[in-house]
Amino acid sequence: MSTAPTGAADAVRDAIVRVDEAMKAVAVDAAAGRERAERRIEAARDLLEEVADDGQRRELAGQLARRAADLDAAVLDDMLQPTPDVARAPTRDVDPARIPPGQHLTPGWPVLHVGAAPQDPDPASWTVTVTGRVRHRLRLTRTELAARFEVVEQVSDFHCVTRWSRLDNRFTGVRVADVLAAAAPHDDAVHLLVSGRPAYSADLALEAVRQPEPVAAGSGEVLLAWAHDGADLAVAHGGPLRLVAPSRYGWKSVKWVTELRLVDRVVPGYWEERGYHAVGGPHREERFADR
Ligand SMILES: Nc1nc2c(c(=O)[nH]1)N[C@H]1C(S)=C(S)[C@@H](COP(=O)(O)O)O[C@H]1N2
Ligand SMILES: [Mo]
Repeated sequence: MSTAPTGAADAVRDAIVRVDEAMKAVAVDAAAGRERAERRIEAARDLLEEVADDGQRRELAGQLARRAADLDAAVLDDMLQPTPDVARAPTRDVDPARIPPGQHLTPGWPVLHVGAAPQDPDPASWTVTVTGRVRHRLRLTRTELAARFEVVEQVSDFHCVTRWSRLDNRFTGVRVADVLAAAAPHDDAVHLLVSGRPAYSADLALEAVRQPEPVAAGSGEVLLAWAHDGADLAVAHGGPLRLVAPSRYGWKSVKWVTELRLVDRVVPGYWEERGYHAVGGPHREERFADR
C-alpha cells in the first residue's frame, strides 16, 4: 500500500514531461495549448504532495514553477504595453544597477493576480488584522492606520518574477514595521504570513521587514500602501490597501491585504508553496526553489 518516495518523484518527473509536451503546443495554438499546459501543471502539483522527501519535493516544485513562469511570460506581451491610467515609468537611460538580472523594463503597469479582484471595496472600512504570535492583536481600518502611524512616501522599483520591472513607483502608506511593533510580537515570532483577497498569501522573514535590505532605489521599507504616484491606488493594483516589499519579487507584495500573521516558523504562502523561492530577492535572481 505504501508508495516509495522515489516512485512518487518518478511520477512527478513523468508529469513534468507531459507539461513540456503541452508547452510546445502553445507555439502552435496559444489558447488551447496554454489551457492544457496549465491543467498538466496543476496535475503535476497534485502528485507532488506524494513526494515525502523535502529536498526532492522542493526541487521538483521549482522545476514546475519555472514552467508556470514561462507560460505566464508567453502571454504577458499585451500587458507590457503602457496602461491608459498610469503615468509612464522610465525605461531609458536608467542606471543598469537598478535592473535585476533577467528583467526588462515596462513603462506601463501590468495587472496580475489569481482569482477575481474585490468588487467596489470601501476604502474607509477596509480592515487589516495583526495576529498570531503577538501580545496585542490589532484590527485596524485603513483610516485608523493613517491616523495612528507615520504616513510615509517612498519611491521603489517593482520586479515581477515573470520578468517585467516597473521603476520609480511612488507609494504612500505606513511602515509595516511600525504596525507590527504596535502589536508587540513575542520573541519566537520569526516570520510574517501576509494574506489578502481572494485567497492569497506570501511569506516574509520578520528580519527583512524590520531591517530591510538595501535596494537600488528608495529605503526598501515594507509598506502598507493606499496611494501610488499621488492618486488612490486603483483596485486592480490592490487598492484600498496593498503591501509593498521593494526588496522582493512582486509576488510578496500582497494586494487587498487583510491579515498580517506573526508565526514562529516558515509558513509558505501561495507561490512559495508552488515552487517559488522562499526569499525571492530579485537582484540575486532568487526565482525558484530549485536554484
Ligand atoms: N491578493 C493578491 N496579491 C498579489 C497577487 C495575487 O495573485 N493576489 N499577485 C502578486 C504578483 S505575482 C505580482 S507580480 C503583483 C502584481 O501587482 P500589480 O497587479 O499591481 O502589478 O501582485 C502580487 N500580489
Ligand atoms: Mo508576479
